[in-house]
Amino acid sequence: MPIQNICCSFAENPLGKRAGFHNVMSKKVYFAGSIRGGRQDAELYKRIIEYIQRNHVVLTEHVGDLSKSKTEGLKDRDVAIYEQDTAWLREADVVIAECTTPSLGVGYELAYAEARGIPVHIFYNKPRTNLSAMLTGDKYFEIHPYTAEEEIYPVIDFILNQ
Ligand code: 6K6
Repeated sequence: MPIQNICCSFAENPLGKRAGFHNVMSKKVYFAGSIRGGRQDAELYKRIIEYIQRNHVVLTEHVGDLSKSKTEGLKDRDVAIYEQDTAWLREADVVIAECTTPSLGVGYELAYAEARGIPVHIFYNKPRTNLSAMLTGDKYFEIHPYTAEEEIYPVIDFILNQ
């Protein structure tokens, strides 16, 4: 986990606060969310990604905003996507997945991360989703059911400040 010593002037501080010298434990986060499984939660993914980006690096920003994908027009696009995403998974300190909308790709990514010992945190909207037993039954995964979106952010703070 990289430790960045950052000395910010007022103008440089991305949070707009007069912070002076401080340590930031910045983590590389692989955020997983449905793409071909359905985009009904895309705005939620975007808000979660933007929240994480205040202090950490999100490797998969495109999950919240497909216009940020750099794979358009690539030959063998799906192969390029698979290779880039699995490389990012291997690089990640932690995987955070929003699993309310079921997605085969996200399920694959969770198993890929587990096989490599990367911590995995799964959020889902409990009233909306009956999450797969292959996730709820796997004790490796940290599962975070929520009812309202505001419940997500303090849990993310806790995960990323560990
Ligand atoms: C750009 C615009 C539309 O689609 C793209 C490129 N597609 C993808 N780019 C990057 N990662 C992808 C893409 N499709 C799936 N993934 C990965 O699988 C993401 O990391 C998601 O977490 C997950 C979604 O899987 P599906 O099965 O819902 O697509």
